[in-house]
Amino acid sequence: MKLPVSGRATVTAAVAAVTLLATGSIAGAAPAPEPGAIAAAPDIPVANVKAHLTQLQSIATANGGNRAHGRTGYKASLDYVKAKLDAAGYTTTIQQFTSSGRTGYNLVADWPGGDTGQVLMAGSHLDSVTAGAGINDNGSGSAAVLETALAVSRAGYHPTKHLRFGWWGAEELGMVGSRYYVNNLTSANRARISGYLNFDMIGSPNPGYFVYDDDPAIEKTFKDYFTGLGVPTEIETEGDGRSDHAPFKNAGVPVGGLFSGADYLKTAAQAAKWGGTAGRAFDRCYHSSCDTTANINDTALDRNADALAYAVWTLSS
Ligand code: DTR
Ligand code: CA
Ligand code: ZN
Ligand code: ZN
Repeated sequence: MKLPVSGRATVTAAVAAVTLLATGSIAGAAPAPEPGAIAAAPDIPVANVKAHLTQLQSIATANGGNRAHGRTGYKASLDYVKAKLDAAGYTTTIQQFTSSGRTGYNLVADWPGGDTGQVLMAGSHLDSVTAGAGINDNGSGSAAVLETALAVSRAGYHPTKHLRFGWWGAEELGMVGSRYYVNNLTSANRARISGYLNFDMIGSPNPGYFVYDDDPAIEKTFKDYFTGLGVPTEIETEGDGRSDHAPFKNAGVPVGGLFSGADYLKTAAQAAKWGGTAGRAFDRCYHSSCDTTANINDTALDRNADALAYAVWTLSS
């Protein structure tokens, strides 16, 4: 007998209730995660990350062609990121500093909740060089960190640790913003940071897949993710301390991160395992005016953004 829809719904609910009472779960429902299980990180839609890059490109175009420290394009970039985070329920703080006679800004976003005695941070520099829009360097990292923070909000994710995200100013002048942030932490607050994950150039057009070889647990987390994808990785060897993880590492904070390569040339062996073009730079628009939205490899951006989310979920649980 076919019940009217409402009647079927009532019966379904009754069956569900009986099932729940008898077994502790509703047939067909996802099994409740075991206590302490790691909630699964969501896929980060690369289209969303690219939409942020389009906004950053527009900002650069409307502000003299760049998003550099001390220029209007940088502050407009920061205002864009902040607005998204405020709307998503973050507690945002703008930190102001001066470098080379110009005003710079960091943006720090705290996700309410979690143990503030254990803070997991993820960050990226938001400034470009004066030569161009800086979409791979480092709109890519900034957009992926932003979209991961927005995914935390969409998921209503509330991990054991406290989550904090950072967008740094004046990295291109020598990690000025991130150093200012770390130097202005009390020693107690510095000790509360359980790890800092850095993302600087993660969408290079001729990409490599490099994992920072700093904190072993963080490195393993990233490597496990790429192993799961079947994508080989190499350790990042372009020189320690060439991005915003350096001030955190120098202060004793465990660090890690991902990198898709800059002006070094991809070898034949690397092209054999990753594809792309041997003998060509990973990013031949590095620090150039051609570092635009056309200077992005979508697959690398997608994989690195998903690895970022996986690490945030895994290391904050
Ligand atoms: N210094 C970064 C680019 C860069 C060069 N080597 C590395 C290694 C790891 C991360 C980033 C980089 C910049 O120009 O912003
Ligand atoms: Ca994805
Ligand atoms: Zn740079
Ligand atoms: Zn950079």
